[in-house]
Amino acid sequence: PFLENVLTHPEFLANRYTTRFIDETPGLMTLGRKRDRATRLLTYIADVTVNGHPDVKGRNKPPAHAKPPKVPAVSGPVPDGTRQILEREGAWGLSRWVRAQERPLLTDTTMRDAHQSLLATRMRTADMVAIAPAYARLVPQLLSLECWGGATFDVAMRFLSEDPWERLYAIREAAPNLLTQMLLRGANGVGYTNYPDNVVRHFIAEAAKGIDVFRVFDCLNWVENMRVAIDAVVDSGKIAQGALCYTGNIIDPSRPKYSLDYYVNLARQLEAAGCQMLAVKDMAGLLKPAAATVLFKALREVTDLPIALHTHDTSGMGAATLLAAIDAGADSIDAAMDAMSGTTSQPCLGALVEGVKHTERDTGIAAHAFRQISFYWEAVRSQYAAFESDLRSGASEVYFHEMPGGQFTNLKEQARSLGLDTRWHEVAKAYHDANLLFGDIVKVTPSSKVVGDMALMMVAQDLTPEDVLDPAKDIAFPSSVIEMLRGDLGQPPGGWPKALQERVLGEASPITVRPASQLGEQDLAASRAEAEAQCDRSLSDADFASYLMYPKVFTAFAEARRRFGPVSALPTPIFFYGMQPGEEANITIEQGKTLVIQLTAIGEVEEDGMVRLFFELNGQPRVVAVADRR
Ligand code: BTN
Ligand code: 3PY
Ligand code: ZN
Repeated sequence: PFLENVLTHPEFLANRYTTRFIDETPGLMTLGRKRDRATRLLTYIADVTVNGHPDVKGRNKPPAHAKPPKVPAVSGPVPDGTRQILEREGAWGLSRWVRAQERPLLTDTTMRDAHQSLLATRMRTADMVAIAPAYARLVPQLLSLECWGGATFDVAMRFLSEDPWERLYAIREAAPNLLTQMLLRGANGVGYTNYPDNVVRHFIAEAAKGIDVFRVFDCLNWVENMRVAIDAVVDSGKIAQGALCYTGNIIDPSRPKYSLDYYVNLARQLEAAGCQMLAVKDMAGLLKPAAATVLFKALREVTDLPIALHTHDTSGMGAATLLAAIDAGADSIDAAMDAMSGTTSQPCLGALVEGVKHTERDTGIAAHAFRQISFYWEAVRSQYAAFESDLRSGASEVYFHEMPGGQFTNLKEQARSLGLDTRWHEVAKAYHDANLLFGDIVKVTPSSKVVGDMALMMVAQDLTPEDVLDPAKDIAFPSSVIEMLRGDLGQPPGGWPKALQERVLGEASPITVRPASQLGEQDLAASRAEAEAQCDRSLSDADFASYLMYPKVFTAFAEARRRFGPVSALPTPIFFYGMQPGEEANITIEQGKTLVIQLTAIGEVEEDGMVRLFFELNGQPRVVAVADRR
């Protein structure tokens, strides 16, 4: 890095290098750490230009004719929206307001679930923040923007080298009239395992600085395991929306475990737990129109809380279900902007708005407003061609395997990496079988991941359900399976199946209590000291919350940020593919500070294995050398 610092220093490049240069330029000696953001970004661009981004290697490229995304021109003041109602009237006031509306309200999921379910969660902050001011002005009637939580937290740091908190604050600022919404996995926070209560509380208190609506769920619908999170949200003054995760089919008499009574009872428990809103969270898209009618009529009877419906369009029937629910009294529905809707994502928002137009439940939103925003998303989506799945159509097989929309393409990818790509329908069958082996459970992160792990193991090792239960067979179960059957994720209705549990656990004994009750309180001061030592800097409360959720991912992200600078400021094509010689880009790294970067030429690989890239940075020549790792 020292040589690189010298070689790329403007004084050096301008031929003003003297023997005193090093003495007079102390910054050179501090190596990587103190290099300015522009230099670090140039290093990143040079590296990705030469070596490519590992995440898109060997995958489809954006089409050559793709046009850059165009943000609809908007200006002027931001009209008041739901956010102002929350500020004025508080969480309960907002809840009553939602319930009192004639029109169905809408949550736009494009910035969270839609890309989680279509593009492996890879959408970058810059693409969201650019369009947020247009949302604020063109569709101020929205109830909320789902833009955080679920898998986005992990993926932002792990794969995009982005800070999820910066994303949240930027969206919050750009759309100050819309409620921001996140998906919180209850005691699992935004992770895959139960955290100590005080960790969950710390996370929620921090998140509440940017999030207005917390959709809280438990992966087994165990309300006992949701209380800490619900209480923390209520204490923060934000909205606790308790989710009923929907599985099975309430109108199928052969699926009695998840009956109408089961959901009605769950709704009562969530209301009693203090939630100000409810949501039916149909993560796999299993709720059929006729069942939605029955369910929403019944829920309307048992609670005065407003109820939202979240579904996935995996089978292609999602819009019909939403329309049925609207007819039966749903207060709010989730949908994704047209270009980011359909299949494993949410149903098409524009179609729903059109579908209820000129009825008693007209949303009152002009179609052209959505269209302009959707055209933007269409162009954004084409930049993420590398992350598209091969699912091209509706797949009614979902009623058989019951995989969540966010898991479907992910599991397919996992299967591919295990060499099982031609055996996808066997994986789907094994997923079905694994669910029944576990006693027919709610499948949503993280329980869905455990079912997926089990299914992959069964296919990879050619195991039938009978084999799995056969004491004569020696099977090494995935650790996630062992943990779940031990009770680490909590208790499903009726408990875990005894025979499988004994077989998987062997001598170990299971727990039936709330897992966090055994974890005790984490020593936050000690954890913080440890985190700060690892990162060698002091951490904000938000940084620390990231660390508590994902210690290793956070420290790796902190290191990547140190090396590469604020890569979230790069346009998406540059982030994944680098620059072409002759290309110029304006990169705003903070308000009022824009870098004009031009890549002028790329040198040959030299004897030392390095490639030199020639840039102009704000008109000044800069040379960056990177190791050729192709
Ligand atoms: C990470 O590794 O922290 C996240 C992925 C970042 C990959 C980019 S590609 C250009 C640059 N060179 C690397 O070796 N990693 C980053
Ligand atoms: C998540 O937890 O990430 C989900 O999307 C669950 O549906
Ligand atoms: Zn979902």
